[in-house]
Amino acid sequence: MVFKDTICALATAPLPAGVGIIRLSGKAAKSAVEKLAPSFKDVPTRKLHYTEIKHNSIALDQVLLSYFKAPNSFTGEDVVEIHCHGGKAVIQSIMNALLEQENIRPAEAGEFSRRAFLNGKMDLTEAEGLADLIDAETEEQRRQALNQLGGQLGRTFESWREQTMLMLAHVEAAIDFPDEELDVLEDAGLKEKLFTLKQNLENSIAQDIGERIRDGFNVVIVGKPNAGKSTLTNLLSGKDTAIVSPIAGTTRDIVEAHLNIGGFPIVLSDTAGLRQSEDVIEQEGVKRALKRAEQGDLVILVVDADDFPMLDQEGADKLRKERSLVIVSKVDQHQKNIPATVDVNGVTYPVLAVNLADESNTAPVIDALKGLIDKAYAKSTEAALLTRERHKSAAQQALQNLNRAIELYEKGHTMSVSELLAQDLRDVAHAIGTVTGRTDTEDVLDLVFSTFCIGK
Ligand SMILES: Nc1nc2c(ncn2[C@@H]2O[C@H](COP(=O)(O)OP(=O)(O)O)[C@@H](O)[C@H]2O)c(=O)[nH]1
Ligand SMILES: [Mg+2]
Repeated sequence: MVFKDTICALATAPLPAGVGIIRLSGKAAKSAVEKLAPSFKDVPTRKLHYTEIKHNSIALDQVLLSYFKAPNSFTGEDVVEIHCHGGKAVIQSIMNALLEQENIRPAEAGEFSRRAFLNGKMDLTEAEGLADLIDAETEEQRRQALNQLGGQLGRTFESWREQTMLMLAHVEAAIDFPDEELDVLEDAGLKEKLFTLKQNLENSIAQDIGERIRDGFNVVIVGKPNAGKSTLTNLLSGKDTAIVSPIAGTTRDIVEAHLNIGGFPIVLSDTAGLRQSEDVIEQEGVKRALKRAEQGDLVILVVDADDFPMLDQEGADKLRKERSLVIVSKVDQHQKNIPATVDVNGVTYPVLAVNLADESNTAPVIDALKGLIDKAYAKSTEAALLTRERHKSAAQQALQNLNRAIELYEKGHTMSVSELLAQDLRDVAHAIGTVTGRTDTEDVLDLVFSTFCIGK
């Protein structure tokens, strides 16, 4: 795809900085920079070139230039990078000198990546992976984004699409042989293939760790007033996020803290203590606490050792299988034998007994939370990790169409189904293809038909 405009932007962080990199992409990239640095003309591709940049005979800066010739560049177009000093006036003067040339304009947000996608340099999931990598704040986010940028998610969706197209090829062959329609489909093992894809889609939809790593795990702390919820919040966040006091009913609003626990991004919510109150503000706080607990990914119930093993009923009701942890606080004040697990409504939950007022207990608390995340989310990693709602809804759409195809096929022994089946499979392929942005089916059809023998 050829664009008329050459785009230009500062690719590095806010100024001033030691170095700033201006990136240009498009047909005029090389010639535009040559006008400011004539010696750049004979520089081979992918080599750094040290030179002075001049405009109207005025020296602007000493820079390093590099040239990536199309199509071997990030965008697939001619790309030039100017590594200059990261001063505001430096960048401004070089940008002005570039932008006053013909067909060069400032890039819009995401435009380099957009061109890379349109030129087939990466698919949509890789482009999303790149954006996530730049935004990554924790180790797990970085790892996941890099995998996605490397094409892991895209390849999974592509393989599903290819499986679908292969099935479609068989179904289309069956259309050509109406008398032996079902034989053709059976010979092709269509039923197994339909169910294999169904299983893959369902597995991926069922996992939400990818989205959680990207957007954060919502961990909600609930419990009675004075149990130590705010103390726990402060212990985990390593600072005075919430007000801690012996006065019951201190926390009324939800207090949030953004944490990094073992590389996992966490949004921790400290909530109002659960109790009946005459105070309307506190009542509202309790309502919000319960609602937040329902929306949360993980729930921690804090119980005063003095109360244990009695659990607050409302809080206990918010516990969820494999997604909850009970913390028994104030074990320094009430010496008791606290078991390692507790059963609530027939479900067993891990228990951590701890003195929350002692900061040296931070490590076991973090370990307990990390253990909870590992257990709650460490399911089979064979399925692709969907990292955005967009991926999930596409997979759901594909699954819906696939289920329709399966239903048709199972009823198919009494009627001719191939035409309808083909349409459903095309819909499956289309839904899957929206994830990578490769919705054109012709290329795969070619590939499929070249290996597919229709003759009987
Ligand atoms: N000794 C001791 N005091 C604690 C512990 N956890 C909380 N506290 C104290 O209990 C009181 C209530 O704690 P807070 O975190 O405000 O409870 P919340 O109402 O659940 O948020 C405060 O005075 C805390 O310092 C603990 O494990 N040991
Ligand atoms: Mg509190």
